[in-house]
Amino acid sequence: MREQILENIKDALMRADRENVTKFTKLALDRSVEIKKILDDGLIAGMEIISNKFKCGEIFIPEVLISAKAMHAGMAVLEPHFVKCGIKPIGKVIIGTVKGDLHDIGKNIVSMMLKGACFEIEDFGIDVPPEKFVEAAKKQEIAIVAMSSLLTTSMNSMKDTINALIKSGIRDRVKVMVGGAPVTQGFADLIGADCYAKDASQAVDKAKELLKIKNLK
Ligand code: B1M
Repeated sequence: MREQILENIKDALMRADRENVTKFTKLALDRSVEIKKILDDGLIAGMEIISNKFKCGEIFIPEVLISAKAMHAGMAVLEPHFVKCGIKPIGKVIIGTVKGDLHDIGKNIVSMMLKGACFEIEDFGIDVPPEKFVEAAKKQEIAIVAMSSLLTTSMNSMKDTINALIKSGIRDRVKVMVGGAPVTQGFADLIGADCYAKDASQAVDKAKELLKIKNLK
C-alpha cells in the first residue's frame, strides 16, 4: 500500500499532475511513510524520470517546467514536517543557486533539510550574484555560504563568489559549501570550497561537520 502511494506520487509527477502530487504526498504522510522516503522514492524519483526523458528528447522545456511546479507543490506539503526543530538554531546558512542558473529544486530540498536540522536559513533564491552572498556575509554572522549549480556554464560563479569573499577580507569568517549535479569533490577542491555534498542528506551531515556539531537530529 505504502509502495503504491509512492508509485502514485512518481506517476503524478511524470504527468505533471499537481493536484495528485499534492494529494498522494499528503496521503503518504497520513499513512506515516517516512518523509525521507516520500522525498527520495516519490518526488525525487519522479523528477529523475523527467530528467531522463528530457535528456532523450522525449519531452521539452515546457513539460519539464510544469513537472517542476508539481514537484514544488509536493515539497510544500512536506516542508512544515521538516521544520519541527524547536531548539535554538545551530548556525546561520545563506543559500542560493548561483548567477546565471535558474534551477532551484535541489537547492530547495537542501534548504528544507538544513532547516529541519536546526540551521537558520536565508534563501536568496536563484541567479544569485557573488556580491549578494558577500554583502550578506559582511553584515551578519553567517556560518556557511551554500551554493548550488546545475549548469556547467554557471559553476564558475561559485569560484567568483569565493574570490569575492577573499577580496572583501571575510573568507576566513565563513565556511563555503557547494553542490549540484555537475559539481564534484574535485571541482570543490579546485575552487577552494570547504566542502562538497552530493545530496541533501549529505549536505546536512557536512554542514554539521563544518561546524563540528555532533548528535543533533
Ligand atoms: Co534544466 N538542465 N535547463 N531545467 N534541467 C539540466 C540541469 C540538464 C542536465 C538537462 C540535460 O540536458 N540533460 C542541462 C544542463 C546541461 C549542462 O549544463 N551540462 C539543463 C539545461 C541545458 C537547461 C537549459 C539551458 C535548457 C534551455 O533553455 N535550452 C535551461 C537553463 C535555464 C537557466 O538556468 N539559465 C534549463 C531550464 C530548466 C527548467 C526551468 C525547465 C527546469 C528547472 C525548474 C526549476 O528548477 N524550478 C529544468 C530542470 C527541471 C532540469 C532537470 C531536468 C532536472 C533538475 C532537477 O530538478 N533535478 C535537469 C536534468 C538533470 O539534472 N539530470 C536539467 C532534481 C533535483 C532533486 O536534483 O537539482 O541535482 P538536483 O539536486 C540534488 C543534488 O544535486 C544536490 O542535492 C539535491 C537533492 O538531493 N544538490 C546540492 C543540489 N544543490 C546542492 C547544494 C549543496 C549540496 C547539494 O550545497 C550547497
